[in-house]
Amino acid sequence: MLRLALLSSGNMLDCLVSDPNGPLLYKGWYHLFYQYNPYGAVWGNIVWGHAVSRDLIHWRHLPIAMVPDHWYDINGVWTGSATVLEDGQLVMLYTGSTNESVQVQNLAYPADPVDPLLVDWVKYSGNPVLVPPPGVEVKDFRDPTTAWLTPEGMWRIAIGSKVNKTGISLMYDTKDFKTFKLLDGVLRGVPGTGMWECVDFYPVSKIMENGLDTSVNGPGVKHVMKTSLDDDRNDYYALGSYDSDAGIWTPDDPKIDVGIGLRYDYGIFYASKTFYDKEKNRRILWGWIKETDSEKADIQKGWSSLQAIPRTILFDKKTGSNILQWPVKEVERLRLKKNVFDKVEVKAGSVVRLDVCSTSDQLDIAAEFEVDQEALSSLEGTEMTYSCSSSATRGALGPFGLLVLADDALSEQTPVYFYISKDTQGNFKTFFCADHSRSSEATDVDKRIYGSTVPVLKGEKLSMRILVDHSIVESFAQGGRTCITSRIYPTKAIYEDAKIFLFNNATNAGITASLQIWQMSPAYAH
Ligand code: DQQ
Repeated sequence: MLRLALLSSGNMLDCLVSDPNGPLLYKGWYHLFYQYNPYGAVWGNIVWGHAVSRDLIHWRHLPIAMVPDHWYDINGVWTGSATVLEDGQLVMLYTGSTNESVQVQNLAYPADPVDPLLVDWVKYSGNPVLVPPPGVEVKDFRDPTTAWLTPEGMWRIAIGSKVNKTGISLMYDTKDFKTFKLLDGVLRGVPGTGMWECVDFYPVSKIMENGLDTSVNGPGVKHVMKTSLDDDRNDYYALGSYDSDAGIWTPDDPKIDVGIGLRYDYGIFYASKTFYDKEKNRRILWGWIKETDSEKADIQKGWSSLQAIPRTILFDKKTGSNILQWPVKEVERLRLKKNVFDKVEVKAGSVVRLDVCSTSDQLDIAAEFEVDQEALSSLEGTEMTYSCSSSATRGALGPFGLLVLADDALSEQTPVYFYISKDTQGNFKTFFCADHSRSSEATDVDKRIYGSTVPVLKGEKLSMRILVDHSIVESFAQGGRTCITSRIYPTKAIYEDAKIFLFNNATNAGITASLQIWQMSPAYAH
């Protein structure tokens, strides 16, 4: 596997992992805590699992960091975030589910701040530090963010909640993480979005090619607000401006406000969280990939869920309207032999096998596609009815792309593809999709088609990067403008029987594809 997984940790029997918690870089070590059930492959008995790495790729599992052992978290040590204070001190805020299942916020800190591995944790004796405020249901108050500094020198956090059907992020100021002041108003609220979980709020640079520390603001900065919607279990974000003095965040486009517009990922990706990597000047995103088979199957296999490959986040200066997500550079260290395919022609209605003289179940693929220019310009515009879920649709200019984790007979295959359409005004719209309907011959697994539109600017080639990892496919279009994570269960297209093909199911256009494909070595965890 290319990722952090309990599978290789030896403690894989009967357990579940979910939300990434408190990611950070501390004294040269990347830390990932995560929601973890050590006693079963289904959600429950939630503690904080803990793993560390020097390079975000090779991981070492450490002892459980925090377990439910006080009245204020006896029903679960739930999601939380790390804040590194100006003097290097580390504080962790997390949600506890109390003996009465009330959601409260608690403070924890390292028992030995000198220990770079942060093995032992102390819970503050004055916990809980926050209880649900008046007007908020006791079960709708969770997942504190990393704190950022206000112009007055206070630390500010946001916490997800809802009032009726309006999802909100409450704001609190604190000096010491022990006493907090609830601010008037909310950082953002969007009617109809329901409970906001795992809110994340951070700056991105409009000018530079690097990430920003959480407290940075200024004229060259935009702010991303992200929420995980409990109602549909997807992670949504919006870009906007944050007025630090007034404490008000305004979306660039209210039509695509938080929870009703852009998503981090159009596949299986939830409860994500970012952190700022001070050493490499970048912001990194972690996300949880849940299972898409049945609970019964998870219990049978004895484990459930994984983390996505961490992604670097940047503002997309070219479009100005989205972020870019890209697998962290370190993943390229797992690349082995490279296979190059230059300008492969794929005629309309054909499939071309790519021989990558090794097994194709662990790959890093970078592909570029050019569409026959004549077909593009001669296409008549039509009413735009396409969406990724229109499975069987063949159009003049799509679908075309790759079939990954496919067996020779194509009885199992996961198509990752583009589809171009043109509306009656002559505007092109490009879709990027991943089809799980034929990924597995098993019957009790998810068979949907995922995806969305992807911005393609004038003169740009269509490009995709795909990380294939046995039963997970992470796909990134146009440098990471649109991403799709697939959790699939091939039964035939496995190990040396997993193959890769180009396909072009357009009715009217030939395509030319150029690819670099690396076989990947596994990233062992210890
Ligand atoms: N998971 C945690 C909550 C959070 C949810 C509980 C999101 O804190 O809201 O395991 O997956």
